[in-house]
Amino acid sequence: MIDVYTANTPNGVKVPIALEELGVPYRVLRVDLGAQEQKRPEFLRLNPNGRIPAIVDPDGPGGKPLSVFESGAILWYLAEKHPGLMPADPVERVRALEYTFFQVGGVGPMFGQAGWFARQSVAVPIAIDRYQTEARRLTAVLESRLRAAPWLAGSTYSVADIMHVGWMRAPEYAGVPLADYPAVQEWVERMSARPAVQRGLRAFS
Ligand SMILES: N[C@@H](CCC(=O)N[C@@H](CS)C(=O)NCC(=O)O)C(=O)O
Repeated sequence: MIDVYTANTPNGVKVPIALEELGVPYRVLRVDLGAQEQKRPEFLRLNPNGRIPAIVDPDGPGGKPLSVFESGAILWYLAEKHPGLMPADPVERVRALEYTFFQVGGVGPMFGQAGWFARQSVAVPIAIDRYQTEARRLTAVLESRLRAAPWLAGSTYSVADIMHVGWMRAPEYAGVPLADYPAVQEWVERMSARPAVQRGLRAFS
């Protein structure tokens, strides 16, 4: 049974969804971000970066417990251990890795900053414009990819898709009108229709 330290946020939903897709037993241990539980010493032992998600796999390498932080690393670790979310084709595997990094290095931070600046009591128009423009540009990159292939890795559903579903389900937070990106919108609909995605999201209800 994998322990998942998480919260109902765009990054936090990724791990329950992946575990549902893989059919791996887990339990959600909610981290109260408002109460700053993610900065407590016991959590920092799992993730020195003080952010969710993090996991503890009691059956890590050598049969020993292993903690993993960073959503991309967690999903990659799980997909290497359990079949179902890693493309068999070596080129698609590289594409999955590319879009996993693209999410953690681009979509995640830019969407987060776009939403954060838009909600501050002191308006910083240059920052809002900068991050919303970047969030839209990154969504256009996904649009172009999803016009060319059904899934981000190519023909195969993979970790790369799960990495993106959190923010792409709620793009308005970052000032991104999804209707302007029809291939992404259609992909969101396909993602949302997957029973494992629905179960992963329900892990928070
Ligand atoms: N790159 C990290 C980002 C994690 C992240 O930003 N988590 C947010 C929630 S979506 C968080 O823990 N925020 C609380 C904080 O920053 O203290 C990942 O992909 O795991």
